[in-house]
Amino acid sequence: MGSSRSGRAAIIIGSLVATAILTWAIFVAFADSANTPQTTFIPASVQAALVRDAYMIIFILAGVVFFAIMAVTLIFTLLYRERPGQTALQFHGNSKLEVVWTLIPVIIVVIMAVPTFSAISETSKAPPADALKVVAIGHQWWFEFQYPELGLTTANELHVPVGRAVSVTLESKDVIHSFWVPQLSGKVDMMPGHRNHLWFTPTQARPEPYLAQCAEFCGISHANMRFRVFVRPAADFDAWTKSTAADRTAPTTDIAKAGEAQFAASGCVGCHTVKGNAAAAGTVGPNLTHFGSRTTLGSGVVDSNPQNIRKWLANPQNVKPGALMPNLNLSQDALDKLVPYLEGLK
Ligand code: HEC
Ligand SMILES: [Cu+2]
Repeated sequence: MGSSRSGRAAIIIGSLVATAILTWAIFVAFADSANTPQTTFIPASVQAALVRDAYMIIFILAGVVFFAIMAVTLIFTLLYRERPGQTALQFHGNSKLEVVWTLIPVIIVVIMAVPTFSAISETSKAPPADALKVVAIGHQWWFEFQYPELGLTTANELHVPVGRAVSVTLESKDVIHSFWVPQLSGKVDMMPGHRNHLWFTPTQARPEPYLAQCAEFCGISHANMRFRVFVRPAADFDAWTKSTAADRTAPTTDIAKAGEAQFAASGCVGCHTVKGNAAAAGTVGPNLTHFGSRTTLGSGVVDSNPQNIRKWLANPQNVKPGALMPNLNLSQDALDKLVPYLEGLK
């Protein structure tokens, strides 16, 4: 090739184009994965937006660094390689270069630190006084949500109003779990014997829930420990709190009444609370007072519908491996009564 000027130019331009295409392909792959249900790229709270902004700056800087290093590596490898009539070029020590490539990373780290520290300080401030208070309790393998000021308890489906701060106290009944709603807030550990706190202000109400997940390995069914966050206009939220704080709707049909009797006879009452049914005051499992209004069961592993409720009662471990509700070997007759009863708990 004679190391001609045009040969060198071709190597440099070719390397830059190849590296640009590679960088672009990686960027597009990331951008394409952004629009998934547990994305952190599309924030829906003030705090998640701060995290996303810091993340984007780091992501773009990382792209620039990736492009520069890959391009230079490729160019140098091709230009200064050993071949007939040319020995590989070796350098030993170059103070100017070393100062420059130490300073550049320092500047990059400083640029990343500014939005990072500002997001940390914003999110670790005390929540506003009018924040909605929620206590979230991790259990193997489901989430309990209590609203102490509203006198209500629910499971696996957290409802919050849009535009108002939500202050969450995190606890655990057994092992360490982690509360994570990628588009809204998290990940903060839920520890036994220690309270953690986080707060967030949802900015986007929408009909479909935000998906959430325990983010700390907590045992066999960790991957099935999910929950949903419903962000609703204030009026809808108020209506939800009113109906959810109320006692269960008393069974009206004969079959549902028989179901309530079965619920006591099968020992369900020892583990589950149903407000309005004095016998049912257990706290081992989820509060079922308004179970019929929830969209999923088993902490979000399946939709709540008569077939799935029946499957769950017949063999909980079949629906959710490791589930801590025992298989009670219920008869078909008991299932026939329990399903309509549970469905009617609106
Ligand atoms: C020994 C305690 C225990 C007994 C007895 C028990 N359960 Fe459960 N139940 C649980 C636990 C724990 C869960 C949560 C399992 C999970 O999601 O991992 C659960 C979950 C459920 C759920 C799903 C709730 C939701 O929102 O996801 C329903 C419905 C349910 N139980 C109904 C019943 C009925 C009906 C009986 C009686 C036939 C019964 N349970 C007996 C402990 C118990
Ligand atoms: Cu977990």
